[in-house]
Amino acid sequence: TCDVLTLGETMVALRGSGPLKLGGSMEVSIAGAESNVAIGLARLGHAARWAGAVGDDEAGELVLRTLRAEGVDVTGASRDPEAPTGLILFEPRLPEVTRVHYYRAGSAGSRLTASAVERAFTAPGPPRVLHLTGITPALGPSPLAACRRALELAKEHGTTICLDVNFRSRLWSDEESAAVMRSWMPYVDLLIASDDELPLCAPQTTPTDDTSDLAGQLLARGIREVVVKLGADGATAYTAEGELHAPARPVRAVDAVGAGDAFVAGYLSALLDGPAPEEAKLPGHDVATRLNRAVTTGAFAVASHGDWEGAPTRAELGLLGAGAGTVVR
Ligand code: KDG
Repeated sequence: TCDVLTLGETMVALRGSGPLKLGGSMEVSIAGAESNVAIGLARLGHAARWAGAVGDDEAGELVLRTLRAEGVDVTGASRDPEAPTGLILFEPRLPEVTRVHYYRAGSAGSRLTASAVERAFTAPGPPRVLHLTGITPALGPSPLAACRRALELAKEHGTTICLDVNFRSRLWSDEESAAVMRSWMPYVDLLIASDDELPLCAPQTTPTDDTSDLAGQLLARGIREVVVKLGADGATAYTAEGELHAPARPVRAVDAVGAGDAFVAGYLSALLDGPAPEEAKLPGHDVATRLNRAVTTGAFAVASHGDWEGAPTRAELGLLGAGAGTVVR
């Protein structure tokens, strides 16, 4: 069985320790918003499958090997002999500011096809949850069509659909993103966005940028749950039952990259722990549990270097909040 299927581009990631132009050494890892979510879920004991395309190169091998080692199902991933695996450089510029540089135009991930996604969706059976981000459709027409196919399949099979808007201004404009996000709204059950991303999803006619008004508009159009990520201010979930806020868990921040993905993994994990989504699509009563796990997994990501490396296992969830100097023996 598969709890969550996600698709997107995962790249080789090089992370330096200061300004890139000064040179020095870099750590080699992998990064991709969707595979970050898959890893976060696998660490928490869920069956996560990632469908994406990598090049037929050593960089692609690193991506697949790492995901496999993390317990993510990559049997639906494809290798493209005609395009390289993408590359991302992280340049920590200030403790709070990391610059990102992409080398992904024309990459294998940007050539992901709808037929590859179809195969990944149906074998070994449809997933309980489909998780998409707004990054994948920004990569090109083929991944856009692949996402669209995944949305159709999910609708056909009664799979819960989660979307994290994840707007990337380096990849496309507000207008381009809004056109796609709005066209996807009829499919989405669970929408996750930061407050400044919500206008990309709300109907164009909405005469407000007030977060709770925008969330209300989206709920009125059939989205069951709108979760707004507020960074250091925590998150607020809006449902038909009302709104619920959870403050962020206080931690010493070392690297905020990947925190949003960790948040999504925590949220989906608590959703999957509840009644089967097929039977009770996003029941309203347990929003507090979902938000609580999400801010916890988000805090682990903020407190550790790297996109996904610090993601907690289920047994580690309780470590957060231990006093300074705690040694676990
Ligand atoms: O969410 C963290 C991502 O920004 C990072 O992993 C890279 O997927 C990425 C992207 O496209 O920005």
